[in-house]
Amino acid sequence: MSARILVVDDIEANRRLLKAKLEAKYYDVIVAENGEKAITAAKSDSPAIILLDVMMPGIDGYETCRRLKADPDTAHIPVVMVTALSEVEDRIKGLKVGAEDFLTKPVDDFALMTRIEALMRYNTVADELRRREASGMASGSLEAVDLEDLKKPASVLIIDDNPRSSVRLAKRLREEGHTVVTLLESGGLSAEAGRKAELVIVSLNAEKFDPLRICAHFKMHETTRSLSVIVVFDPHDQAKAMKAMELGASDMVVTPVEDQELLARVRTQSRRTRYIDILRRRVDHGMELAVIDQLTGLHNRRYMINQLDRLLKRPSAEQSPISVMIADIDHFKRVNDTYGHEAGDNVLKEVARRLQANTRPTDIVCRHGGEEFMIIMPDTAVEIACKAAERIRRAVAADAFEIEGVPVSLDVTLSGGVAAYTGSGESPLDLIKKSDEALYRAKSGGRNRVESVAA
Ligand code: GH3
Ligand code: MG
Ligand code: MG
Repeated sequence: MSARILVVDDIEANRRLLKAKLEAKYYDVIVAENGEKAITAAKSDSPAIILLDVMMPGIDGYETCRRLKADPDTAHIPVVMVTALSEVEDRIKGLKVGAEDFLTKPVDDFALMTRIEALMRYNTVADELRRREASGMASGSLEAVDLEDLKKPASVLIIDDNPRSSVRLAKRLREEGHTVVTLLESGGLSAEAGRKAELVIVSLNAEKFDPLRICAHFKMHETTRSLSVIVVFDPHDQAKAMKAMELGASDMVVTPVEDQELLARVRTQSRRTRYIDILRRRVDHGMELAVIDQLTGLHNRRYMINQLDRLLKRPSAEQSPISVMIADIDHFKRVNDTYGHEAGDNVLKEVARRLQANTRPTDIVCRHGGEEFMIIMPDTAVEIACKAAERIRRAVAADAFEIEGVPVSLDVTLSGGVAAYTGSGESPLDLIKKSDEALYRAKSGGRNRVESVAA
């Protein structure tokens, strides 16, 4: 489905003109003739972008924008204020009420389409975040998007070899509270400068370097990929600006740079960078949730099976031994029965801590389930693994557990079963089964001991 755009103008001819231009590019266009109707349409028809005329009878464009931005149902929809070029004061007002961008009447085709495209790109990121929030990804421990955070000033890097224009840009942005570094100040292009910035402004007029190459460079590298890039171009350089967009720039500003336009785009694009960062953090966190056991912080069973599978399929698996140990707490049920489930949980945490502290960094310590743990020992022969298992058993049994809420020191022990991969096409489950057999022998042999199945 094509994206829907809401055109708001009190003059019929203006609405018709914009509608025709946008429909020619296959946008789905709806119209409103005044501010009240625009607000109603924004709520009921959820447009992707709103083009908003300033001068209208009744509530004007600013008041309409202010109301749209104050309503959580419509605050996220980018608003483009359509103003006359002479109305500098008006644009300042537009910025204050939260407009994302400006267009000048009479509306030029190129400017119109580039505005729409830049905001569509911005929407792609913002929508993704909202979808996840709505689907409950954000519930529980995941932090909600802090709107105040999004409003904070941006950190901007200006890449322009012309001292005059870059100083002017920097000055203007600093007046608005943004943190700015120019290429000249940073003493040349360094990866460091890019890493710190949220937003990069690249002049396509630069001659000392190829600005298009720089746009491509930012998008190619993992650390700078999420940066938003705004290119500054001369009116006769439209093709170059389009090329920059193809290479991944997120927006453009034509010279002579109009201050309010620039400020609006800096605000919108730095917000885009922040949305991407939030999304990325969420994804990282989501992956972590999927492989980490929440009680102990150890890897969970799913991760354990994946890692075993990966290790067993290594080309070198036939030559280098892999051993595993299953550790099961002895008579753990008694802890729960006597001191309660919470005390039991705390015992599990302390056992997990001792397992971690007494294994090598290359070992993978997992909570297999309940009161059972598994330690995967890559490149470890079974005799060595038995020694390690014995050390782990002792580390648990040696010192009594002091558990919060439990009036006495608890003697906790575990039994262990060790098995090694024999290199004959065994699966992770085969290996687990073998170590389970050894564990069974340790239990029936009196507990607090380690048994093994030799290769
Ligand atoms: P054995 O020496 O034969 O292993 O005896 P056991 O009591 O340790 O073994 P059993 O399998 O009979 O009982 C395990 C207990 O572990 C029962 C279950 O309630 C408890 N348990 C499993 N997961 C958790 C957990 O996450 N927290 C707590 N507190 N208890 C758990
Ligand atoms: Mg047990
Ligand atoms: Mg058990």
